[in-house]
Amino acid sequence: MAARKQSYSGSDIQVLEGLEPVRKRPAMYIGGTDTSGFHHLLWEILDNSVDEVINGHAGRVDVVLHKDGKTVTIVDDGRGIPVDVMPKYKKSALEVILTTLHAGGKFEQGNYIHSGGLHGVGSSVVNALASKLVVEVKRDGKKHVQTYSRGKPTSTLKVEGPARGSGTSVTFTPDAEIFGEKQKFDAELVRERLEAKSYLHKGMTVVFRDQTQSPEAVHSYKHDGGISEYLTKVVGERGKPSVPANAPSFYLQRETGARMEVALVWTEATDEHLRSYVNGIPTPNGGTHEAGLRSAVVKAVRNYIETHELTPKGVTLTAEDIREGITALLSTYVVEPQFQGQTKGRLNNPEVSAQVDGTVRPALEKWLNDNKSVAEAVVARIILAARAREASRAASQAVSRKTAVSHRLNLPGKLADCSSTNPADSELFIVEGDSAGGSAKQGRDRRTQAILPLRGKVLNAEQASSDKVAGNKELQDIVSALGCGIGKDFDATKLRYGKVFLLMDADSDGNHIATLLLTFFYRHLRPLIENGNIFIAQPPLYRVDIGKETHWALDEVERDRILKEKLKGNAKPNIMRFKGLGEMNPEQLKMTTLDPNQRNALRVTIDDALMTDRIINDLMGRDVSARFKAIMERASEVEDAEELDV
Ligand code: 0RA
Repeated sequence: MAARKQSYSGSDIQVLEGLEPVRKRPAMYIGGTDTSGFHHLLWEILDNSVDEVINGHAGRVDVVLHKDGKTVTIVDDGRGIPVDVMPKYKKSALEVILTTLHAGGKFEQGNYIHSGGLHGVGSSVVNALASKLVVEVKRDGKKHVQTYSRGKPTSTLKVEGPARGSGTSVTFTPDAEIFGEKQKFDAELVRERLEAKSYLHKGMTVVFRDQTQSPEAVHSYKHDGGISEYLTKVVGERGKPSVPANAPSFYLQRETGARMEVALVWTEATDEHLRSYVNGIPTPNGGTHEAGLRSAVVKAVRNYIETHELTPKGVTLTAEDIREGITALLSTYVVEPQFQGQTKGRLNNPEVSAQVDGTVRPALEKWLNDNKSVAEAVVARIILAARAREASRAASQAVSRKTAVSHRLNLPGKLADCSSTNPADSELFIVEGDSAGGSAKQGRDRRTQAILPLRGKVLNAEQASSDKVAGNKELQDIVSALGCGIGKDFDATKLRYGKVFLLMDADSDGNHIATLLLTFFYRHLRPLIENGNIFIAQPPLYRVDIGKETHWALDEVERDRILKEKLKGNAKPNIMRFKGLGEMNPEQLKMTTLDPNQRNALRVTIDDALMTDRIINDLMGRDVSARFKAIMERASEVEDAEELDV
């Protein structure tokens, strides 16, 4: 852009250059003559009209795709391109704008504040590359019309009659000499772009008439919710629910100074999905505005975690963990945007990063504090992402050495296998600790129940956080025992046990191992969770002896219920709390936890696996009220959730 003036008048347009360079080297101006360049012509004209809306001069844009599929009309109800004669050039401003490169009076600061910058040259570039272009301007009560071909006027500017209101209409056909005979506008692509624009500029009416269909297809868009409405749609389309489900999204609109609009939500997706725009134009390759948003998110969340002392033990949260699952829309306005490449794929203005960061970070932090339940779920999700990442790294290292083992020869040495080879009646108990493993081996039904002891020490919280976790054989042994392989070698038909139970102590080490294993299953053996093969065993926490009777209680609630129901007269109960599985003898373990007719267990669902430390803690931690709550909350998802007999 050459001219920089405060107000527009005919004499302001300074740099004049013919349009021959555009026809000679179209790629320099529109990126290429492929389908993307072809559509670029439409986007250029469209953005000029949308600029009128952005700056408050227009409220509606119509786009018509004509029957031939190659001709389009873009109409706005803005001020209309000026038609007054510029004395210096003895031509109308309209003609100067359409026939000279870099003519840019309207696009300057003060007049066209939020222009896409390069769009100043847009209309002349389009004109140069169109075999026919007709422009109609309604202004000063008159309708003005002029036609062009390949950048040159083919008529004078004529008044065609009176007109009501004001506005501009541009109809053009891309030049087959440049683009070939075959190309056509992709109606669906155009529709999508227009729909996106209608979200990006809240309140703007956009109508698309696709006359390649008969009868013509008319799509009309207007969204007063702006990009927060757009976000809901994008999240819906991606099919990954928000975390927590139906969480409100973060939304911010800044109208003064660095104008921007941001909508953001964490979802269960495992990638990060960011769509950014500068002056309403998509920036598919990101840039400094996106960098600012990323940094704001990471810092806001880190701050939240720190101030609320939610820092997890044994795992380090990376920026990627924090951003995993984010779906966000970022629309920024930059006065003089610098783009990388002619097609504006990436924003380069260095100052924008700090503007976005500085605006979003405090707002997001406040939002997290104001929406505690969302924030908690988000933090839990982030911690899970970190654990999954570490488990995944450990697993891939361990498993790359040995997969899909279906022969008994390759079974891990410490596995006490069952004699049945029928998966339908075979069960595997993955047991924390050698001593509990020993009790389980003695208490099991050898025919149908296999025991795989895990060394708690090997998988403790400390080591799980380090690379060393990959060095332990535990995960590898599990995969070997299951027999079904992993990742791309996974084959559910080779699974050796129909039910797999995690049997852990009800303490923080046990919780941690369960979390690690579940995240491992979720990442690498998800079908097992989906098929309902994975269970969390529920050993009792209390033994209540009343006279000669022995009762087992899963938690405090059950203990108290037993006392209330069974305690007669002045009998004295003997209550014992198990600190760990190791305190139970084989017979007790069998009665309470192993025997299919007496035990309790919870089937793990995908929601559980996605879940989070909190739910694991609820299930494993025996925090009575929380556990009860977790079960109630998930009662619909977990088959017979409350004390499922399996
Ligand atoms: C130059 C100056 C003014 C408006 C425009 C161009 C203009 C261009 C396009 C392209 C599509 N629709 C458009 N609408 C307006 C400002 C004129 C004034 O101050 O009245």
